[in-house]
Amino acid sequence: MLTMKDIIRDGHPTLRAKAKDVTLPLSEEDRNTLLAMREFLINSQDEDMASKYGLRSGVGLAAPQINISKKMIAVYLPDDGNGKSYDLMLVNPKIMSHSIQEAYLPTGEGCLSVDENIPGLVHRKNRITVKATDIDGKEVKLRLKGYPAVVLQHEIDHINGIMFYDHIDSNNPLQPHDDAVEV
Ligand code: K2U
Ligand code: NI
Repeated sequence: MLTMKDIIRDGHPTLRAKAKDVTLPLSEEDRNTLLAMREFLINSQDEDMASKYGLRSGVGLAAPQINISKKMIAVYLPDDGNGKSYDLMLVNPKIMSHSIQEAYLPTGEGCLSVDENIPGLVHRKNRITVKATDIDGKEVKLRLKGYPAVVLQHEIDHINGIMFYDHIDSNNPLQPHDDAVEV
C-alpha cells in the first residue's frame, strides 16, 4: 500500500515535469498504479488507517506525486457537500471547456506534496467539462461544478507540472476576484 514516503515533495523535478500520455489499452502496471492511488485516498480518509500509517488526508492524487510522470489521476470524494460522491480513476484527462466564472476555497488549498501551509486564494474555474479515459478504457465526459471542479483542476495541474501556489496572487493573496464564487 502507498504511504506518505511514496509521495514526493515540492522541489522534486517530477512535480514540475509535463507528464506523458498513457498508452491505451492500459497496461496491468498502470491499472495497478491507479488502484493503489485510489486505495491511498480511501486509507487516508479512514481515521484508524490514517493514524496507524501517518497518512495525510487527501481527496485527490496525481501519478507525478508518486514519481510516475504519467497522466493518471484518482479522486475519492465521498460527499462533495451537495450529496454527490466521486470515485474516479482517470487517464489522459483534458479540460474541454470551462466557465468564465471562477471559484475558490476560502481557506485556500493544500497539497500532499507540500508540507508547509501556503496561505492565499487559488482561483479556479467554477465549472469544467473534462474528457478522459477510465480504468476500463471507456471514454468518460464529466461536467463538474464547485468543489469537485476545484479538485479535478488541482489534480490536472499536477500532470501539467503546476502547483496550487502558482495561482496565488503574491501582491494580494487574500483578495477574491470579482464575481468569483466561494466554494
Ligand atoms: O493533490 C493533492 O495534493 C491532493 C490534495 C487535493 C486538493 C487540495 C486542495 C483543494 C482541492 C484538492 C489534497 O486532497 S489536500 C488535503 C485535503 C483533504 C481533504 C479536503 C481538502 C483537501
Ligand atoms: Ni496537490
